[in-house]
Amino acid sequence: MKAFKLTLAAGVAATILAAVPAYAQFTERTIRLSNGVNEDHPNGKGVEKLKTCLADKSGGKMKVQGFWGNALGGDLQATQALRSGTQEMVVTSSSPLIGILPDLGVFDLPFLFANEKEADAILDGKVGDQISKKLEDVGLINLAYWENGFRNLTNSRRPVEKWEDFKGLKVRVMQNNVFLDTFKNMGANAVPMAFGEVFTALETKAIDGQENPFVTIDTSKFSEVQKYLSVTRHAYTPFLVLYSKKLWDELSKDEQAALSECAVLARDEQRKVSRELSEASLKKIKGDGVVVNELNAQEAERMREQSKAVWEKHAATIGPETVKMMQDELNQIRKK
Ligand code: 2Q2
Repeated sequence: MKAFKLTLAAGVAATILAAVPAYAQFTERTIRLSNGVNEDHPNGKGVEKLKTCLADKSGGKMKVQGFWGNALGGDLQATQALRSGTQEMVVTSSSPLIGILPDLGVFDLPFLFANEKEADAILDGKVGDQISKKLEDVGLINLAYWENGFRNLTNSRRPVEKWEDFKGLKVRVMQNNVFLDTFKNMGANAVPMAFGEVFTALETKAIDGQENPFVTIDTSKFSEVQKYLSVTRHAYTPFLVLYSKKLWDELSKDEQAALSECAVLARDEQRKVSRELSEASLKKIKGDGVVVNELNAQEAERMREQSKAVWEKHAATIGPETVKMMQDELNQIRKK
C-alpha cells in the first residue's frame, strides 16, 4: 500500500511539474499578502484562487502567505512597506492611499457609480489603466481591481432616511479628505480612523457609526455594536491588489506574467463571491437584530444633489483631467 501511495504522489508531482514548460523561470518563493478584513470576507476566496493559480503556473514554487485583520498593519502602513520593499503584496482600499496618489480620490467621489456594471467597466477600462500607470510611478504595481463594494451607513442612534438625519452623528470615515467632506457636508461629525480601530470605537461609543459594504459589516461583526443600517450606497470603493515595484523588478518575466494573469483570474472569483455574499450578509445583519432601512428614491436623489458640492471642492486636488476622463467614460458607458 505504501509503495502504491509513493507511486501515486510521484505521479501527481510529475503531472504538476509537466504542466510547467522546462524553460519557464520560477524561483521557490513565499509572497506575503496582507489585508484588513477577516478571511471569511470574499477576499479570502480571492486569495485562495490566487494561491492555486500561482501553484499551477509555477509547479508549486510561487506560494502566497495571507495575513488577515491588519496583522501586518493597516492599509496605508502595509502599502508603505511595499514601497520600501519590505513586503510583497497588499489588498487595500484605494481611499487611504490618496496621500500617495491624489488621483485615487476620483473613486471616492460620492454617488460616482450607479451599479457594479459601471464600476467594473471603469476599473477594468481606460480609467483603471491610467490610475495603475500612475501607481507604478509611486512604486506600486496594481495587478487588478477587486471589489470592496457599495458603502452603507450603520450607527447606534437612529435610522437615516434623508441627508439631514446625518446631523450630529459621529461617523468614522476612512483617512481620506473626500470621505471626510462627504459626511461633513451632510452635517455629520466625521472622524477619520484606521479600519482596525473601528470595532472598539463603536463598542465604547467613542463614535456612533461607520460606513462599509454589507459583507464587511457582516464579517467584521459590526452588527454586535450597531443598531441601525441605512442603505445609502453613497460610494463604491475598489480594492487595489498591489505588488511592491522594488520586489517586482527582481522577478522573472514568467513570474510577473503568472502574477498578472492569476490576479485577474482571482478578481473574477472575488467579485463573484462578493456579489453572492452581499445579499446573504444583508439577511444575516437583519437576523442579528439590526434595523435596516432603504432610502426612498426621492430622498436618495436629494442626498445625491447635496453631495455635488463635494465633487466641485475636490476636482482640483484629485486632478481635473482624471475627473474629466472619469465623467467622459461614464457618459460613454451610460449611452450603451
Ligand atoms: O472602511 C474601511 O477602511 C474598509 O473598507 C477597509 O478599507 C477595507 O476593509 C480594508 O481595510 C481592507 O484591507
